[in-house]
Amino acid sequence: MASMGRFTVGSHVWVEDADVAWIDGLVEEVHGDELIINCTSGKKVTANVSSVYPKDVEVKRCGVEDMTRLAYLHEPGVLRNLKSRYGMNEIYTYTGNILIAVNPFQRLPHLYNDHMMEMYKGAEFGELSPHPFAMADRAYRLMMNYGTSQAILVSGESGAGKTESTKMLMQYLAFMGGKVESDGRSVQQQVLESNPVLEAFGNAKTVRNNNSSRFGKFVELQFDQNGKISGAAIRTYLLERSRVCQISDPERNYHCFYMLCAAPPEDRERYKLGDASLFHYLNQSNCIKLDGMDDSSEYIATRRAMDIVGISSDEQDAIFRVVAAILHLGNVEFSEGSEADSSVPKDDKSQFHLRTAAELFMCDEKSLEESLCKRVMVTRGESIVRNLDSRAAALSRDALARMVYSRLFDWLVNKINTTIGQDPTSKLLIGVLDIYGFESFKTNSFEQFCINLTNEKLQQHFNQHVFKMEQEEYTKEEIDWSYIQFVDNQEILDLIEKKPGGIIALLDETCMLRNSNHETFAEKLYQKFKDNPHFSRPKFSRSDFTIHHYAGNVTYQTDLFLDKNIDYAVNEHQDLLHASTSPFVSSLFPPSEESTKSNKSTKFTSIGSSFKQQLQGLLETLSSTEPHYMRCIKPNNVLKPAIFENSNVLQQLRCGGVLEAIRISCLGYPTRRTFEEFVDRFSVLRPEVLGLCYDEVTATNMVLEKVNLTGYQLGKTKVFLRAGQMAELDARRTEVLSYSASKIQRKVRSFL
Ligand code: AOV
Ligand code: MG
Repeated sequence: MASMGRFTVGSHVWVEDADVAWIDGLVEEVHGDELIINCTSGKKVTANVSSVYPKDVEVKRCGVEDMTRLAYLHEPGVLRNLKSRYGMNEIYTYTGNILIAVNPFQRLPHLYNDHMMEMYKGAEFGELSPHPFAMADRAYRLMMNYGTSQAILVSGESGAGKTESTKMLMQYLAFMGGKVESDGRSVQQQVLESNPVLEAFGNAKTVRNNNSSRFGKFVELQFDQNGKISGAAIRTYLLERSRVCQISDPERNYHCFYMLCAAPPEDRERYKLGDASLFHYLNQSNCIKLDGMDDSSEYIATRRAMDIVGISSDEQDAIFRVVAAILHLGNVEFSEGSEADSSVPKDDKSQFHLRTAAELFMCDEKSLEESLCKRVMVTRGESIVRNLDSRAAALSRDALARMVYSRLFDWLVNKINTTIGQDPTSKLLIGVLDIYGFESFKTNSFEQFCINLTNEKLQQHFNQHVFKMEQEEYTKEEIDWSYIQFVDNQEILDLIEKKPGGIIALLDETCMLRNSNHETFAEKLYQKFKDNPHFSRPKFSRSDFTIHHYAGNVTYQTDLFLDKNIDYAVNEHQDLLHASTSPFVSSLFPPSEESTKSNKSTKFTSIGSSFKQQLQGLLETLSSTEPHYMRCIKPNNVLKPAIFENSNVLQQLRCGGVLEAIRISCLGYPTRRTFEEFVDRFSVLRPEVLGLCYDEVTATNMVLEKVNLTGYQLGKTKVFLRAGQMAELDARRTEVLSYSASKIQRKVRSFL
């Protein structure tokens, strides 16, 4: 955003600051483009006008509920507004139709009770304080009144509050669309209880969030003609598989593992479990217990939620046997066998865990061992059995654990979808999307790449929508908007997902070639995209690459891209578990089409490509809905209440597209005032408009003519100002007021 406005001595301004992003002050001297500013912090700084913004002095302490009401729609104004509201526990604020939520990191139960839901029911949007209930209510009413499908998209970085917000939205929609069922298990209850089940298996403690969702989720609620929930579909995206086998201090594995280790004694005995700290997949990190979370009562609660969503007790038993089997599997270590480069379970302890894992999987112990320690190679129709060394056997073990867990998770999602049931006749839908926000870490791998692709796609969708909303407002007010340009990120999307020739396509190509590795992949990228403005090769790097995303530059390390992109169950694992005498385990590994073919070498499916397809499907669904956006903000990284870090928040407003939305509206007419408000504030510039009985439109026009502004437009009820014009008007106003003040002073002095 370019600076807007003209400054004179005495102007109130915001000036950029390295520590707190923006500080306020008063202009003391003006020398061309250089300003000398006396800051309220006591500092005196010299700044170029390009890094200075006008400050509105006429704001209330509690801020405004909608940012578009700010006199100056710019970074420091937006930031100050959010901050002062947060200080008063007003965690929700609108920017037009976007709802911004700043995580309070403390329970605010009065905000979410039944009474509040009653209040928001049917209230006009904007009439009550900003709230997720208001959003859900608006979506529900638009759906009922116009018969159009709706979507609420919740985004934000890890720990910002997406999942909590999603639950509130669903709570409200269940409240509006709930019906009483005779058997006590209503659809809306099942929909709500799917949350704790999925959280038990798909959430974990990370450094950013004690209850971090490690998958993306889109819940589609289906309604009948009377507005009652008649079905629901849950779609999940990209569960983080690596966590099953590898965690770093102080994070944890998926909650369900700890819950099961803290289960009542009879259950622990049944699944042959003991303390969580005994298991390699859990004790790689020192964090076993979680403050504020009691794993044993969570276990009971999860079982109860599983009952409600319709998972039978036999199925629950089978599920937890698999969870326990994975823990035992993780404790099998290998050492060198008698033949060269072969491996065997290391000792009695490993043998015990192997046996227990086999028992729990209900498969043959010897076959399990072989599937871990040997590989069958098929070359020219002949199969040769090859030994794996102890390192390769451990990798094989982890691959098995990850595959079983991800199949288990998919099974749960499917099961929930089947029991809740779909209403194929429903044309009334509300979707709620809870998906990972933009990520940029010290090291970024394939997961970040996929996550950021998601965000690029959603950003495009968002920009199109914001742009459309702007146009609609202009049309409604009957003003001309033909020269406002739409800018989007299609070029970045092409770079990533164009077929052929995009990064994903090149990755798949590399994965299918023999003798290729991440360096040959990177080399391909460097050659292909050397002139692409959205791509660069970091200096001195042999295999990293940088994408210039809309939210900033991210450098990716390609080391694991190939491994992580390849998705297949090793044949030995597939055959082993398919043969399990547990129907549940066997059903997780149905015979694949590939394994029935004679040629077993073409079993590669690309995670990148299938994710891209999933995303495409999601976007298609979204484009047939009317979207509503909610942006969650994490005000600090210590996860504590009442701490609001400016630069941190700004970065998130940038990534969440809030500043982009503001930028788009700045291309048009960011400042709108009703004629009445305008005349109130600026009649001093042409006092005669007050004297005679001009109507407000004429008065507004007269004031604007007097100050020689052009390009503004007069709508039906409001005046629309271009970026910077409000500042120009305020500067004039300051001049006039201080001139009359000094005139009065002079008069007073001449009297003395
Ligand atoms: P996330 O979904 O955005 O992160 P969560 O919704 O899990 O974040 O929120 C993180 C934590 O912040 C919660 O466990 C609560 O303690 C707290 N919190 C969030 N919103 C509220 C609220 N409205 N009121 C009270 N506490 C809240 V991740 O899933 O990590 O991206 O992958
Ligand atoms: Mg979450």
